Amino acid sequence: MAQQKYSEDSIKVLEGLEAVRKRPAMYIGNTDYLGLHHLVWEVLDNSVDEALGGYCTNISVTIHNDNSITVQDDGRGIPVGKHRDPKYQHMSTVEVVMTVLHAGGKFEKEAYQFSGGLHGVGVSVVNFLSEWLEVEVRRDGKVWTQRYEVGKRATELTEIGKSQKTGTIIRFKADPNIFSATEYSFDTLATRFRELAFLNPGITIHIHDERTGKKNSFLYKGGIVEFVKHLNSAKELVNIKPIFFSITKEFDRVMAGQKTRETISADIAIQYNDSYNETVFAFANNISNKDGGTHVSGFRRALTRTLNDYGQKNDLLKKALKSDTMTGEDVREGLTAVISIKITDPQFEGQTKGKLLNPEVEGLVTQIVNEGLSEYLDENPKVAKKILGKVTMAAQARIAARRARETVRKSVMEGGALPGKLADCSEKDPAHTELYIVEGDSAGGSAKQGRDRHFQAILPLRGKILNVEKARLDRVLGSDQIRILVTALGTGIGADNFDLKRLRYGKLIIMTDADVDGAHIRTLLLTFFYRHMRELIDSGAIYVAQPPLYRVKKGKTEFYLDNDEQLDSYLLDLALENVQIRVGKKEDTLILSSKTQVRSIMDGLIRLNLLSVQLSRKGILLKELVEIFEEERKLPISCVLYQDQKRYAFKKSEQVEIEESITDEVRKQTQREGNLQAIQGDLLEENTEEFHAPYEIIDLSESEEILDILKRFDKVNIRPDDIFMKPVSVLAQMLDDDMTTYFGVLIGDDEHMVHTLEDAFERVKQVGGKGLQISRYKGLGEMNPSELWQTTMDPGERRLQQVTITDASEAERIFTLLMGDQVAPRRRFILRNADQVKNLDI
Ligand code: 0RA
Repeated sequence: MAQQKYSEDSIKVLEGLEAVRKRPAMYIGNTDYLGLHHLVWEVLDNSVDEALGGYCTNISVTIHNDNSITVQDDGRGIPVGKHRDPKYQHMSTVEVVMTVLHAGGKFEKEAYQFSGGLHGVGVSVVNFLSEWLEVEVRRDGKVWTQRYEVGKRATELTEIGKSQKTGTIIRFKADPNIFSATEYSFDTLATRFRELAFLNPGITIHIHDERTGKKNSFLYKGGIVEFVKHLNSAKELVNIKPIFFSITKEFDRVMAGQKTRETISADIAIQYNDSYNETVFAFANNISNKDGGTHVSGFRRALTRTLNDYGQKNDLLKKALKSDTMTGEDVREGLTAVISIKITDPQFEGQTKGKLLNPEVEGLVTQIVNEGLSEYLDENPKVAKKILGKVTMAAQARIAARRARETVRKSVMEGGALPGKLADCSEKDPAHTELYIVEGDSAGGSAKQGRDRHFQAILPLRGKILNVEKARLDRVLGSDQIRILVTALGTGIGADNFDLKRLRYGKLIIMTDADVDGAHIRTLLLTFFYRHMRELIDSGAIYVAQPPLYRVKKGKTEFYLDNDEQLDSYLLDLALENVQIRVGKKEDTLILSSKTQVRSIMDGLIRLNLLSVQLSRKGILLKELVEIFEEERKLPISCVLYQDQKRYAFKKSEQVEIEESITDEVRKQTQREGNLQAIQGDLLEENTEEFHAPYEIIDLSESEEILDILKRFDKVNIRPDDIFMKPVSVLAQMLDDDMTTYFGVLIGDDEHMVHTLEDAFERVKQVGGKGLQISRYKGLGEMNPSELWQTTMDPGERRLQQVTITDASEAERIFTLLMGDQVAPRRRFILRNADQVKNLDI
């Protein structure tokens, strides 16, 4: 290496690395689920920037089986030449981008107007927090690659081939030493990608989840108009075509005596539906502002004013409201709106950027909605009448609901009115108490007996509560079950009455059976909390109890297991106490006698089965890889699929070579066809169609572990052929063959013979299960009070799942879909997601 040891740049690099690894939360929020996904947003931002600059149209994201992530774009590619800043003259721009904190690598003038690292910390932070990161750049006719480990350069930037294409591929694996979560959520990623595609019309974002084989692509040429339609997709509409305003404006900003010319643009789409909820999503520079801000308040003000003015002017209010005017609450009932602002210097409140603060935005939004909406209403009197009709009905209902609410409040306020069904706890400090909301009186009875009455309260619910998705507040409050629940909680209900501070319990735990009815009741409760007490969810007070799946009885002891994997592992452990395995061949037999030896082989088999399933989702059979292994004693890193033909690559450079040769082939092919057509005089213009790769690259990073396992097996004479169960016909042939391996499962002097490792595993599990009584739970009712306490209520033993909303817009849609009126979309949703349901007990 030509570099000096302590040059200024390398010191800077190390300082950044240490700072980020020491306090990761300062850069990405936290090191849990949200932080993990933040890494993806950060990498993606750079590609979206390329797209906003007009250099890139396709972005693909892959979740790999090892939970690494690939983000690929067809932009210009990160420059590979020496960086222009003399401070970093020893380094390529790629390396500066990857290893220098806050260095985007773009000089300021080149940065696009509204970007500038929307999340703001840059790819280097992702690199610093990754076990490894690999970058591949196509640029200037060449392909380059570099690898980093824990933020440090592990290889030099190396040319590995030639290519006419441009773009950047970044693959990284979050460092498990930093993050407590490792599993990415397809839905979280896909929802954000969909959102980005809505907010930036023209960009296509592809997502592929290798773990499940799920794929999706998002491209919305209609932008936020399609966003609003998507949010309302399961609802009955008031105005069929969303109302849309768009404006771009320049203005002077004076800061510290300096005047600068700034640009701001605002896009707003509005559509009313027949529900009673308000759904407004606001964004500034693609960032979701869940606490609103100046754009939202400007919008609300204009909406209330314009609708009131229009109603007055056209005499549409008087009859319904007498002298009253409509409130903001009324005009927002059934409203779905998306507001997207792009501004040069966005200012946000707090680390999560939940609220937009720029004061100049409010007036601008008010102005365009005032002007745009009154013009729209004047031009579309029929739609206007429908909207005003909807809104006055909301006002009437508000007045009725106020009365109904008063009675509920009274019953809470006037004390002593706690519902009779509630078994309260003796502790009064909500910081230490919890309320179990239990399905049915019988489970409620067990819970009352099993609980610790000092801090656990029980509220049994009779049957199903009202589906609030289909009811307005006055009817919601008319329901007995809901009044009981609200009274028990103590918070009150409704926009001007709910108060989180009055909540009587710190944790609210929903406990229902693990069957369809239980799931339905859980969903009804969650719908109620989501629609009417959203703050309970946001503050993290709501939990779902997780009863175990199995009870195992062994002699006098009894314990519980949560899933099938745990059961398998437990049976295996038991069996290992007295099982040995003989791997027998005609001339040579070998005995796996130690516990660790047998366990290591069985674990290898379990992993291999899992890897085999993962591969088959990608269209590759384990058998194909095994054949390659037998011939070459090594395994490929990827497979290039072209016209049903598979070509395997053992190195990155081989893969690039294969890709290029296919691209060449295709180019020649199109040229031939082109020439032919040109001769015929058909095709004179250049082909400006989007270019799609005609081949698919299948990543095979599973190979490494497979190779490990196959070698481990090999050491104890287990060949690939000996692993998996075989059909009888094959077995019959094997019997004639002297070379055949057999497995003996030895317990003391007893030996049971089978033909494959997999058969041996089944046998071993049987041995483990001897003398055990294993039962599978169906409902809470099957547990007696002490079992219920031990498994599901004892804070030292139980597992609770906290209810959170990571994707507000998707939550909104799913609740409407599952609980709303329309049947067809719900059916589609359930069918599509049916394969995710593991233990369906009907
Ligand atoms: C620095 C300079 C230029 C582009 C990029 C970085 C760039 C970074 C990323 C990260 C992911 N995809 C990316 N695409 C581009 C400008 C290059 C030029 O002027 O040609």
